[in-house]
Amino acid sequence: MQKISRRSFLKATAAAGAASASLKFSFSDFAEAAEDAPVEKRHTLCNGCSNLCGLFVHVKNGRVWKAEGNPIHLKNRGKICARGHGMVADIYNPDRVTQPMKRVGEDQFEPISWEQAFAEIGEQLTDIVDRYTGDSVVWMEHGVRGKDYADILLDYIGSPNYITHYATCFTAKTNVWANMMGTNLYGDHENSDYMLFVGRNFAGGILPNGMQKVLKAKEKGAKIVVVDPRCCELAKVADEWIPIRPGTDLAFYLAIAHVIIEEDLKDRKFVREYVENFDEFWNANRNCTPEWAEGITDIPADKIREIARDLAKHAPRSFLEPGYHGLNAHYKNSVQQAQMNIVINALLGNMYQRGGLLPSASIELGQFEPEQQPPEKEMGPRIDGAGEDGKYATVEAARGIPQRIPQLAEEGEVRAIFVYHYNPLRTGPNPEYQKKMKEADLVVSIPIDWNETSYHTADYILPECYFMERAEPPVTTAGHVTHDYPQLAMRTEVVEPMEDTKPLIDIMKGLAKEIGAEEYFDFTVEDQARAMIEPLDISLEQLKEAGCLEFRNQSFDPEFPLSGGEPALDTPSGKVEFSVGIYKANGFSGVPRWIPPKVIPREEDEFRLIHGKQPWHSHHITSNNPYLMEITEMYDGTRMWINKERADQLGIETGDTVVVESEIATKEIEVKATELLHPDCVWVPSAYGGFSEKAETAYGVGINYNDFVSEEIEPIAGSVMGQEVIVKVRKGEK
Ligand SMILES: Nc1nc2c(c(=O)[nH]1)N[C@H]1C(S)=C(S)[C@@H](COP(=O)(O)OP(=O)(O)OC[C@H]3O[C@@H](n4cnc5c(=O)[nH]c(N)nc54)[C@H](O)[C@@H]3O)O[C@H]1N2
Ligand SMILES: Nc1nc2c(c(=O)[nH]1)N[C@H]1C(S)=C(S)[C@@H](COP(=O)(O)OP(=O)(O)OC[C@H]3O[C@@H](n4cnc5c(=O)[nH]c(N)nc54)[C@H](O)[C@@H]3O)O[C@H]1N2
Ligand code: SF4
Ligand SMILES: [Mo]
Repeated sequence: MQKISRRSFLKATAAAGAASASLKFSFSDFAEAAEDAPVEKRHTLCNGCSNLCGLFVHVKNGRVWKAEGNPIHLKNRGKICARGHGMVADIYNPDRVTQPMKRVGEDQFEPISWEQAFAEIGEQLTDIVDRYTGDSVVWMEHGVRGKDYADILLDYIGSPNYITHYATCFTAKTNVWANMMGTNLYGDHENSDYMLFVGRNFAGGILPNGMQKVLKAKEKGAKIVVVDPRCCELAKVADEWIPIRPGTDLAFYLAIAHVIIEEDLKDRKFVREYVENFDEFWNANRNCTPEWAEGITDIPADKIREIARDLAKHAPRSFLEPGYHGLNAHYKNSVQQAQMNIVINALLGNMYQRGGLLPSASIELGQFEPEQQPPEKEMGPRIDGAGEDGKYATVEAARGIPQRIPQLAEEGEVRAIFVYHYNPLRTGPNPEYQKKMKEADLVVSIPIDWNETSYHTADYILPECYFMERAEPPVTTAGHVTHDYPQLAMRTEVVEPMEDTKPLIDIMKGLAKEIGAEEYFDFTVEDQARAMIEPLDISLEQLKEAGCLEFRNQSFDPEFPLSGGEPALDTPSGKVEFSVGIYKANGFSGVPRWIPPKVIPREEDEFRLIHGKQPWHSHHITSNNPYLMEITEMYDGTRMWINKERADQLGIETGDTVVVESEIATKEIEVKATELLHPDCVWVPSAYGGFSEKAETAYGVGINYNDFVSEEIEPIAGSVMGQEVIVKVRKGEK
């Protein structure tokens, strides 16, 4: 493993110095020129993660000078996390792609003009559509910021294949909530008396305002219990950290439900009136006692009883936090685990209750329709099979199954791939497998930087300008319906696009012109924004001026679909469906039942490989930021955690380099031996393992869990099962 050292940072800084000349930026020149320049404060939304926090950016002499949080914005209320600051500085990162690139060899690119790029891509795309039909074209993106434009392109060429990254993030959760609830509910942390977090780390997988609310509740005396194989950052502020054997949360949940039902602690009225198929659930799971679960989870039966009773005692002002990534794309049993999350909360009767689970406050926006729409074309089935009968019928088509695409490219089914704001080579399983994407005839990547997908698979790289260099249609930001006013925020241009980069809308216009679809992109971001705010009593100028507006004309006394009269959820029964019809119809169990994880470590040197976020990094994108990587260096942040006792048995100590080996990869990494991790697993921070030579700061630093994970698909929700992997660990040479 190449440990990051002061020297490599100096090297990176020197490289930055050299390259910055080509970005027409050097700090000393700028400082001199800007001495007397006035400072202007402009608005935008951070792009460091999906929170899209509100930012004020200070601009001096045309250059971003500093940033602070917008105090109104619900997601951050004036705060910015370390990643946000890093992202702001990254505008001047020399590793940005600053003009279109064409691949001319395995690791070789040549800069070309936008005109040439559009003409060549347009010609190849037209040829592919003529020869193989539009169905062979795929658009993949993080989601969903490019969707409006992608839809026009895909409609024009006749392809249903819009695919997002969600299979790698939380598809088990969204699939289950859509089917069992027909809506989403969120923890009302601030007003809760008892919160159980399982595989959710607010202080590492950061939600700035969420964490503020948890701390406020704690000050008011709320109890916080964290169940996690690792003592994560949130566990450190919690009342209790309960280590669990990874992959067994389903058994823990079944036993919690068992206690609540068996001891008659459930909210009887709620279950009677608003739950469908309770009996089917209970008949299938009567034997899931805490004693049964203890053997599977490693959590003492008495502790499980205590948690169940505490949850019930504080209900409805208690909840099991609905969770995010930590459990919902990781295991063969993630779907059943996500189902149990709803079952437990429903048994507590905390839905639509203050201090329990609440829907978000939102506003109705208008829908933008371009004046000219592509003529309707007959489309084949989705190429990834998502939502298709006989294939992956239960997977949400709106999200897709990205990990199928490399195989389909290799088989000649997928001929052209557009990748926008997405890096599956690093964030999807098995990079060597992902590289098969390049087998498609045409791969076009639209990133900001030299990410792995662009570097290793793209025929053309079309650089988007940085988020502070572009405007985008507004987004709603929603808090809780009983006590937060909904908000609308808009990303606006803070500085001019640097060098030869363009916003996505202009890239689409350029491409569309070459394939005869120009008329369908005859609109601007402002046209989109105006149509969206049409139902609201505001002007675009007002929104742009404020950056973020709060709508105070909302009533805090909304009608809920599960209170008073008829149950009115958007589900077949109108109730919370404990048994999911579409799962049953496709040969799966409708109710959750115990399924063990797919793989289990058995030998002395075997561990489950698990992972998690670090507070100062976002996925992988920030690992090419020299400032944030300084923090990594300060804290030895790339180290893999291993349980101290197991490390002792293997003769391994903190600071040792170990060899980590799965069926598909062998890597070396330094370790931290600690009591703060369950003995069955090793844990790696999820930001590292860069392998794009042109992203110098990230290159070769640390390891990536995806290197070890195969590309298999969980059949109900289509997730990647990112922790169904056993690794062997042994002491290395160094
Ligand atoms: N700093 C930072 N913040 C982020 C992001 C980021 O990249 N960096 N990304 C944003 C995004 S897109 C997301 S999805 C969220 C993710 O937010 P979270 O889901 O909270 O983050 P994770 O770190 O993936 O997982 C949470 C915890 O699950 C634990 N865990 C792993 N396996 C198991 C298991 O089998 N059982 C249990 N009980 N726990 C387990 C991990 O140890 C970890 O502490 O964060 C968002 N915020
Ligand atoms: N190794 C690893 N894998 C992961 C995770 C992880 O933490 N580590 N997290 C998992 C989770 S929870 C999630 S949500 C997914 C996220 O997976 P991705 O969607 O792949 O990750 P993003 O963070 O959105 O970054 C993807 C790429 O977007 C590009 N990008 C960034 N900003 C812009 C922009 O403004 N415009 C354009 N056009 N491109 C931009 C960057 O080049 C970056 O490489 O990954 C999952 N997989
Ligand atoms: S949480 Fe941090 S990285 Fe995410 S949007 Fe907010 S400031 Fe940016
Ligand atoms: Mo995520």
